[in-house]
Amino acid sequence: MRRLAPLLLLLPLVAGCSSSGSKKIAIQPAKVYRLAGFRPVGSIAPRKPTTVAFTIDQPSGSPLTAYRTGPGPHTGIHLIIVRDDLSTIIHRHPPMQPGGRFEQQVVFPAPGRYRVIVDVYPRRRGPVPNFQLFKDLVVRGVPAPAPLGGYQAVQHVGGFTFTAPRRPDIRAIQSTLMTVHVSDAAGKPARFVPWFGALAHAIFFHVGTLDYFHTHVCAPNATGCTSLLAGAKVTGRSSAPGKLTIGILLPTAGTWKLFLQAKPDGRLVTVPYVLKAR
Ligand SMILES: [Cu+2]
Repeated sequence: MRRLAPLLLLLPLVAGCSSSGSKKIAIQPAKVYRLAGFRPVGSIAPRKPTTVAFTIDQPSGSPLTAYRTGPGPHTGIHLIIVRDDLSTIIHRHPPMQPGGRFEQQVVFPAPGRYRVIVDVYPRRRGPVPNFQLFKDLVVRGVPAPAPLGGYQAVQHVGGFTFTAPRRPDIRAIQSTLMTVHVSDAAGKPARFVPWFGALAHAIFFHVGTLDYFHTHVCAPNATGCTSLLAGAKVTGRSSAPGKLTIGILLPTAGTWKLFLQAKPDGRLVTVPYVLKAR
């Protein structure tokens, strides 16, 4: 669904169509947003700083330079990179350089196939505020796939304890809220420091297909925090220290991995949840 968003910008086909039906129709290539001048080109070395760079070309062919701005998370572009076994996530919001170029130095931690997702929030909004562009990359070497593991309600990450529901009940295309309590080593509720415009980011990938969805957890009155999908919407909220109410909204049934990212007491943590959607 969301992957198709750029295709909605198809220009009318200029075709030599006549009522006689005898002439051939000349099909023009679809005019879509696309990643242009993508770097790196070719295979990539693991564990070394690598610059990922690109411009987003508009259907007209000129670079997109007008992006949403503001206090919430739905601004600019979000660069998300996952290995295809979902063992690793990289999430950055590089600022736009002159001319609409984006550049981000990242380190690919291990060999394997990676998908780059560029989540784009153009200033001019369509039916949904954002759309995604994709690029697959290979990091050279022999990959050692990591097991997915199962859902764990209680997890200890970075000195914090994350306590989620024992059995979340999730259905495709229906928004669900899942509350996670976060406490520090002393058992006190953690204070969330905003990161990239949100108190927490919930990034979902379907195992195997790498379908993607992304929601945010914001302060009670923050705007620009709602994620939309096929007529459904969801907004995550944090109304008290130590409490994250995460919005879950998944386009298809199956097994998904959620990367929950937040900065409790100022320290960035990523907490994984393997979820089944009916
Ligand atoms: Cu985010």
